[in-house]
Amino acid sequence: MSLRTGPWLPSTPRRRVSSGFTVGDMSDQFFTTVDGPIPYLGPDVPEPLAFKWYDAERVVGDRTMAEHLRMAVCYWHSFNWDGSDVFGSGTFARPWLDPSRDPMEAARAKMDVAFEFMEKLGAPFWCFHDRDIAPEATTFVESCARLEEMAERAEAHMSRTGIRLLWGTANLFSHPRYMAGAATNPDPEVFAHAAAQVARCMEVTRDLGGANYVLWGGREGYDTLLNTDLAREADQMGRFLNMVVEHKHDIGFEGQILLEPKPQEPTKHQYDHDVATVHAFLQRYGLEGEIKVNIEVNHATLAGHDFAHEIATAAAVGLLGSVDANRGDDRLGWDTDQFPNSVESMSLAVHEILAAGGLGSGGFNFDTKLRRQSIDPEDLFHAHIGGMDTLARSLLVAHAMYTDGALTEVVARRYSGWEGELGRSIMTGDRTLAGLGELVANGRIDPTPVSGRQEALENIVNHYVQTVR
Ligand code: XUL
Ligand code: CO
Repeated sequence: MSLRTGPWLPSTPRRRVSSGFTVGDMSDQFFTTVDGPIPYLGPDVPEPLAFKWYDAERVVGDRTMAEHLRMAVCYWHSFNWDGSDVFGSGTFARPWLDPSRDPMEAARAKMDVAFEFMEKLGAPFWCFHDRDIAPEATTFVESCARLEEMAERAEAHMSRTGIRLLWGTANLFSHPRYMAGAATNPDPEVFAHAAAQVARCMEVTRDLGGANYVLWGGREGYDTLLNTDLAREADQMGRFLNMVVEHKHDIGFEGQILLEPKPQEPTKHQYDHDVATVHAFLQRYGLEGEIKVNIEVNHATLAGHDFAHEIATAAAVGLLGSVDANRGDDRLGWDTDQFPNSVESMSLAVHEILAAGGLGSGGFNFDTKLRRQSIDPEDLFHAHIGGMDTLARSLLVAHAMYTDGALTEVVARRYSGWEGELGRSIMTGDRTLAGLGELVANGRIDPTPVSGRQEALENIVNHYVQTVR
């Protein structure tokens, strides 16, 4: 039996590491098997290193695909992670992560490789944590100087390539000082350290023209209630975020501040559990109107929600900010951060986004990582191409459903009674329980059950998923 060959399958074994790459020499390329930019060739051309659906300049409604999706590559999983997990060491060859290298020399090489990748991919945006781009030094002042140097290097790459910053964020979870939280730490000195770090990172994000600034409270929660003053920690978090907002205005940062909900991991319980929890928190601490949410697909599913539910909840209360696009695994209860590949589920979320008027200054950040057996440098391209095509096709499906009113008109009809005399008078407060009771008792109200048509609607969604091009 002969193996099937063709453009979808590599005909020759790939090199494990691209040859000739040395840390410290900017002229070297790491992704030597890919020329870039990745072209759009359409759905009928079986070329693996080409987009089938993402056609950046294609106009969909009032915007191009690129403008709708504002897709970003994340620095941390793609360039800062070596494929290690809790049971085993790194599987990827990433020379800039070699601990025997000078840390700043390695950081410079890493950044050059990151921009080589993003430029070849044709990604319009990127995202980073402060410690992804500049390793922490022994003093805070030196860490700031390193961040400054790396931000200047990023700025040079950004003006050379036209790649923009979707958001920056501070890593307030890796260093041991943050093991019991950052803003919610029992020790105010840790709070102060986190404040200093966030202030600096916001300034760097502003200087790089960041469209947003994100706060993910990875350790803002608890491992056990036995040692935790939950009420006090909520107040600390509220105070911290008010200081963040104050600083934003003080430094003239015009981007949007975003909180990223997640229910757990690494903590047993994380305070920013889901969108509804964050909404209540923002109201309680007077932060509404200042902070929105960055919704991550796999965080939504860990919280027991569909991603589309979290989008719809945020849109309903005016909190929709940005998206971390990825997916989990139905049978694994942790944050697997896989690349999105289901058009069906993603198009329902994009439909909610279109109905809400789009993401504004937000976008779709690939907070995604390769599987640790995907060890070829080229795998990073296949992963992002698949994710970008999934989002692009989801946009086409969602846009067609939305402009046809395929779902929205059904929903509007379903609630049309609320536009009538009875519905309006209930909502304006002109009716009482007793008054309604009288109407019912007089036989003037006799509701007729109406089909919810779920299966018919599911068929409509499938029709769009299968036919839209
Ligand atoms: C962790 C996560 C983070 C944030 C940024 O689950 O999603 O990468 O997006 O800190
Ligand atoms: Co995320």
